[in-house]
Parts: sequence; C-alpha cells; structure tokens
Amino acid sequence: MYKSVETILVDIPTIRPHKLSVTTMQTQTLVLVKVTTENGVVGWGEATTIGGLNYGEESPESVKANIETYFAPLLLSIKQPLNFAQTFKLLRKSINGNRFAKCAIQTALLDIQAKLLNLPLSEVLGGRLRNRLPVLWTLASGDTDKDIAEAKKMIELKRHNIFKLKIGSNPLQHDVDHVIAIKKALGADISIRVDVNRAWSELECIRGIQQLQDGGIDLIEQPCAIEQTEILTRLTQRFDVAIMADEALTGPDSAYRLAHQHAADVFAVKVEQSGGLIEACEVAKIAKLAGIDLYGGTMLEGPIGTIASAHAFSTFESLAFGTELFGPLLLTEEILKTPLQYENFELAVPQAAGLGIEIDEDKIEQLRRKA
Ligand code: MUC
Ligand code: MG
Repeated sequence: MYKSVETILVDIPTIRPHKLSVTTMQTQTLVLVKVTTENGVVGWGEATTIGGLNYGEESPESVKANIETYFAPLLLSIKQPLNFAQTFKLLRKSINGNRFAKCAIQTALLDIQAKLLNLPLSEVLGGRLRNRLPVLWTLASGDTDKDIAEAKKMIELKRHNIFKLKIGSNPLQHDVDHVIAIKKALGADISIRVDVNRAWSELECIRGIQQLQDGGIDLIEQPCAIEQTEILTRLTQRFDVAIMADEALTGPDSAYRLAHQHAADVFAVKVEQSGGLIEACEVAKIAKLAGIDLYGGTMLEGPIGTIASAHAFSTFESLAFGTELFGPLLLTEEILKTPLQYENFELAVPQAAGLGIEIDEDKIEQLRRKA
C-alpha cells in the first residue's frame, strides 16, 4: 500500500538554446514523481515534456495538477494488497488519456516492484538483451558552423558519432542547405538524420526529402502533421531513405494503425508518448511483427526518464537506428549522486535493482519550483 505520491517541478537551464520547429528551449522543466510505500520503499518516475504545451498535450503544470488531484488520491485509497498489474488496471479504468502522467506513475511503481524483487527494472519488463545503448546527439543551435564545431567535438570526445538535426523552422531550402553542409563537413562515415517536427506540407516533404536523400541523409523524422498519416504512407512508398513516425505514434493503438497503413519504415518509441514502459514495449512488439525498424526516442527527460527508457529499450530484440537518450547531457545541473555513464558513444544500463540510480534529493530540494 502507498503512503505518499509527490510531484516535483525542477527548472534547469539547458547548456545552449535548443531550437526545434515548435519552440526554442533555454530551460527544461523536469516533472519528477516520487512514490513511497507504507514500508518505506521509494520509486521514482518522470513526466517531462518539451516547451510547455508547444510539443505535447500535457504541460508540466497539468501533469502535476492531474497527479495531485486524481492519481495520488486513487493510489492512496487502495486498502487491499494489489499487485502492479491490478493497480495499473484500476488506474487505466479510472483515468483517461494523461499518457505522460501515467508513464511517470507506472515507472515509479515498477521501480518499487523491481526493488522489492531485487532485480534491475529491465528484468521486470521481460529481460534485457543489451547492457549498453548507442546514443546520438541533436545539433540544434540553429547555426551551421556552430553545429559542425559541436559535432566534431562530440566525435573527438567519443560521446556521439551519429547526429540528428532539428529543422522546419526556416524556409525549406535554407534548412536543406544547412543539413547538406553539415553532412559534407562530417563525411560519409557519420550518420546524419533530420527531425522536421511536423513542419512540412506534402509538397514541401517531396521537395525536401528528395534533396536530403540525394545528399546521403539516413533518416527523416516526422516531416508532416500528426494526423496526416496518409502522407507518411505515401512518403514511405515513394522514397528509399527511411521515414520515421514520432509524434504520430501515441501508443500501441496508433502503432497498430500506422503499421497497418505502412505509414513508416521506423518507429521512434518514446516511453511517455506510449503511456508507459510496458506500452512502449508493446509498440516495439507491434513494430517487430510488422517488419518496422526501431529507434529509442526521448522527450528530453532528465536522468530518471532517460534511464527508465534505457531499461525498456534494452529489452528490444532489435534497435536498428539506436537511441537519442542524451537528455541529461543537455542540462546544466545534475540530480543524481552518480551521473549516468556515457562513454564510447553509448549509455550503460545500470545493473542495480529498480532503475539502478541514486537520486540527490538535496539537489532536487534546492532546484525545485517553490511557488
Ligand atoms: C523530438 O521530436 O524528437 C528529441 C530529441 C530532440 O532534440 O528533441 C526531441 C523531440
Ligand atoms: Mg522527433
């Protein structure tokens, strides 16, 4: 039985402006959830989003309000012993939508469950297949020369050797020229992908993707609006370069529909967009059955959501396009006692029980939003 559920907002400046088609981030607001059982076992989860309501349907403030008003009283009202599956069935029955909040609560409950079993969280999700995950870096300063310098530094540091470029906020040809210039500067061995974050019409997609394919770009992420899945299908059929669904993928139901429509070559699996770690694993299973490749996505979470995602992605049979689990590296502050381990272009998935991380609660206390 649960004793308390706490939702904490933590505003942390980013290391540089992060420019997406939907917003420019200077700060990230981490939405952290701490669940404590009556026996004193603590589980953590995260429901971070990007740019308030610029990216998704839940804002940090709405997640906090909904957890405090609906999720917490429901969890605290449970008086008979329920296992994780029964508890989550109750939550699903009582609360519609709220995928990010559900993911945070589910992560915290699974963290508790895995700690009680003395197993890493990945084992509770079906079992890990890899201990390390490749991690790309997003170049999003908005300046071609700065992006090239940043990429070269990352390669030298052995931090990242695959790059995703955020485009869609400038006129199409400006963006395409920017991408091709970076690809030329970094050379044939470095994989370059783009994320348009829904900015293009179908005609713009055709014009832009043709040039990007000819320029040796490897992956085109969410070029058109969420609802325009027929356009995604036509682009997937038309081009050889891989087309990836990101925002259009909102959990297992949409994964099933997109797979049925052949609307993507690759799925960007995100634990929060999926509505939980278990649902993210279901999305991966649907992709596998449909012959769709996988990529491990991020909502630019801090270390809690990032490592929860890593536990889920470590169970995927194939992860053909790697991951973008670099969220904590975009932040100027550390909230773990021991930072996540990034080396040799990879992130290590912890071996300790639960999420396998130690939260620095004093640091969170210092940084938390007070009002
Ligand atoms: C997105 O749409 O993929 C992930 C990496 C990044 O730079 O932005 C996010 C959101
Ligand atoms: Mg994306």
